[in-house]
Amino acid sequence: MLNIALFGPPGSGKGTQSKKIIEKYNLAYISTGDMLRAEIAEGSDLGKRVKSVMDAGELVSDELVVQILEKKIKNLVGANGILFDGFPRNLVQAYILTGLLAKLNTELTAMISLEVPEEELMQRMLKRAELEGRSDDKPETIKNRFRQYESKTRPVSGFYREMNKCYPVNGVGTVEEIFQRVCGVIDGLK
Ligand code: B4P
Repeated sequence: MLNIALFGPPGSGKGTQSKKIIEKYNLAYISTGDMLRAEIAEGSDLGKRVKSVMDAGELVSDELVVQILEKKIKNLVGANGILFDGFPRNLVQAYILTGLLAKLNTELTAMISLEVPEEELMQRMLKRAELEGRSDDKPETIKNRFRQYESKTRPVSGFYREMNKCYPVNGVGTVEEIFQRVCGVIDGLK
């Protein structure tokens, strides 16, 4: 299986690039952000709790993310591979991912890290706020998401770097230019 984790700070284009990658390489797709937003859209008690955490720019609890993820991953036996978008987001989740993939008799092939400077990220998300009105795209919330990223998420790249599985990619440019860089990495893995 070709199992890839797409990694990067908030607004780095993980969701944007994921759509193109899964189509080209025929991968199953797991976006924890989309799964959490779907839970909110259902309006359940769980969804309400998730919304308050996301609106504050914090990370949702590992327990909850894993609960949602496990349901989905069970159905992926026999897939060509899996693209993880926005997961793992801390070291605990990185260990959990190792365990989940081991249950499928597989492992993570590569972590691709989109590298984008903070000023550009802020601009992209403020633009998205205008276009889509996502409730976690307010300036104060975005700043907290950056803080969470630096303290909890960035260490995940070191974890995979030590395993020689971390591939940084310049995430500045047109969507197509970045996609070509990502494809260059994936094609080099085969
Ligand atoms: P996510 O849904 O993962 O979203 P994101 O990090 O904000 O954005 P992404 O990198 O996907 O950017 P996008 O392509 O949309 O997370 C949201 C929240 O969910 C988190 O804050 C957290 O609370 C929670 N969460 C998710 N997973 C979790 C987990 N595992 N554990 C705990 N909590 C979790 O791009 C951003 C914008 O830039 C878009 O408007 C896009 O059009 C634009 N853009 C993309 N590429 C561009 C380019 N090349 N040039 C210019 N603009 C570009």
